[in-house]
Amino acid sequence: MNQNVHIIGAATAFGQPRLGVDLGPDAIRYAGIVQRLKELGISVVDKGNIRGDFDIEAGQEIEVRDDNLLNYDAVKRFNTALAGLVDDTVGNGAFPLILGGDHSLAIGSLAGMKNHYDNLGVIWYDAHGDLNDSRTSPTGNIHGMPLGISCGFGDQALIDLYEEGQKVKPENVVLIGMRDLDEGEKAYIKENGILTFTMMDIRVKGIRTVMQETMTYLSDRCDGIHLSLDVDGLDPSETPGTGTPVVGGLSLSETQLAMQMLNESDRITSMDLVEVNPLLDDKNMTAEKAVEIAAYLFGKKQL
Ligand code: HAR
Ligand code: MN
Ligand code: MN
Ligand code: MN
Repeated sequence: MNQNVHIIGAATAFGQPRLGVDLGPDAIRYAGIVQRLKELGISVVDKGNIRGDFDIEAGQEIEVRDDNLLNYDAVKRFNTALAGLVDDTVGNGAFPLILGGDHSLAIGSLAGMKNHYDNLGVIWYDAHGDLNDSRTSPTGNIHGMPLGISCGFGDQALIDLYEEGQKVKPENVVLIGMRDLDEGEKAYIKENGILTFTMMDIRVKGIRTVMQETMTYLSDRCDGIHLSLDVDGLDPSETPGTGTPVVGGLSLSETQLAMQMLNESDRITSMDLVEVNPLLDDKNMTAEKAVEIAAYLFGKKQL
């Protein structure tokens, strides 16, 4: 693992309708992310927040398009800026740790990573596939679309954001924790043969086997591996402070083991830690879990 981490606070809420997820990066800081990683011997630089409303004037109406891509311009502007920061971070030899913020931020983080990795692998640890486009989305919320967009599916300007074309090959993606997939997403997974571990698969095989199969699959084909971890991948009893909780998720201890195995693989190049919403939380426990998860990725051990 790269021992030089740059934290980027991606303070956006434009990918979904609930207030407060843009406060996620500060909630994770309040829970002690910088100190916890430093205690593990990691060099940490906090680059502060990029805000979703950074060029929206107070009182200006937020655009609602009729083509089922809500807050389209704001999402596009935000992610273009984020992609540049992530690109520069990797160019400077650091590990970008992107704190969210809603999951639409992965459009930007993956676009920035693409500039350095032609065969970027992506581990999508989430209850959701985030593989919709404007036609398949039941909501128009762009946080349900970033992985599809990054794979080259959906709105062309979002696909071409930062640099033209697809950022990630669907065959370089692994989905873990799936339990709330829309019909269009299921079809996309089947058409593209995306390696998918549903919660049912995890209950049958165990998280250890799932992570072994994930890394065996990605290791040979990928030059870097990005972990995009949505806290709703965990069970809402563990991480209640998130906008779209889904029962029947991963436990903290399963996630700790998964992170420990990723640490030992020494292949993870970058991470999104997203969908923490302190306004929906219970005493910031979701941000505290997020810190715990990051600590295991960076080498925390129980003994
Ligand atoms: N699939 C649903 C939609 O497209 C819900 C997406 C939910 N959200 C996230 N992303 N938190 O993982 O709207
Ligand atoms: Mn570059
Ligand atoms: Mn999710
Ligand atoms: Mn998600």
